[in-house]
Amino acid sequence: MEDLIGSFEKKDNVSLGKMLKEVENQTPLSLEILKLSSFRKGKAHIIGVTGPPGSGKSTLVGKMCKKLATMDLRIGVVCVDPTSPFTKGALLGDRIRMQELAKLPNVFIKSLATRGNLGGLASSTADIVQVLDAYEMDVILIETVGVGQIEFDVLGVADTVLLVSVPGLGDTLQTLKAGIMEIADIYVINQADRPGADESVKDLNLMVKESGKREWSPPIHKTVATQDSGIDELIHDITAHKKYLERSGLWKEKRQTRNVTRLYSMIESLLAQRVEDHINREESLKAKVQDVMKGERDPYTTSHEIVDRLIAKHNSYQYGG
Ligand SMILES: Nc1nc2c(ncn2[C@@H]2O[C@H](COP(=O)(O)OP(=O)(O)O)[C@@H](O)[C@H]2O)c(=O)[nH]1
Ligand SMILES: [Mg+2]
Repeated sequence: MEDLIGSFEKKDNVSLGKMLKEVENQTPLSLEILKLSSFRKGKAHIIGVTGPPGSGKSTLVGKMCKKLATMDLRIGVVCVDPTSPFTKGALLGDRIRMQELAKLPNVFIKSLATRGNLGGLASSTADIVQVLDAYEMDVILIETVGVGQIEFDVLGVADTVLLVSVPGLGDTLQTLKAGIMEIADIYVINQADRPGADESVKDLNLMVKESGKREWSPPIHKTVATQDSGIDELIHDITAHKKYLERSGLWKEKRQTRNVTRLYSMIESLLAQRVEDHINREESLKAKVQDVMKGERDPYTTSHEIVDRLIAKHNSYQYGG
């Protein structure tokens, strides 16, 4: 425990890496790490970067990170994209550039191994981000790639969401779900060195206008990540969005909502586990599950019966009845 607190205070990348390994592997120590870090978090600006594969998210995140690193900031990068240059399948050049970045003392890059299991991805991302935040990162960049609901859950951790697409928006729009468009705080047309970038900006502009007047009107940026073009302007608007969040009270509100969401999701998974344990211990309940499996009982009535039974049992323990 003392060691843990010491690790947080030291703020060095080696101890951070060790802590994140514990959290990722859900070791017994991880619970202590998470408990401690939950009280130390709250300072970092958490930025989610999403968009279709190949649009240049990793390149862009790399360039933003490099720029932010020169601004005397501490930067954490979390990569939730299994096909990303941060993990594998990268061109050699890309990978080397990332490794260069990771050598900077004020940069920490963490790739999340999904091991084909996407179920817990959102909560493990939230855990990793929390520890980075507790490590007094100023900025945390999360790169993610669209995988339905998981995408939304992962982005739920972010204060500012960047949607990266490429010229030829028509195609992109089709591949993106409308919901993703709505949660974007900043639009980026990357690969603006390719034809059609201005047209895409125009289309997006129209779309933003059509979506009605909002307190924060999402700006649209053109970038060429490979040439470092447009990065400064993008960072400028990311900072502007942070100021907007602070000014409007949303900064605090988002953190409070996230804390409660986290609590409920923990309760949910704890309950699910306990219910399953109970069922496995009680033959009559196990038999009911078997009946549902065979289609001889309906899950609607049975779920009520099982939950009522467990609550009744719990109450009788408690009151000795
Ligand atoms: N022409 C051009 N290529 C780019 C640009 N940004 C990234 N790329 C290339 O697009 C490919 C995909 O980039 P990557 O960052 O891996 O995309 P991700 O899948 O969204 O993370 C790579 O070969 C990059 O070098 C850009 O602005 N212009
Ligand atoms: Mg990528």
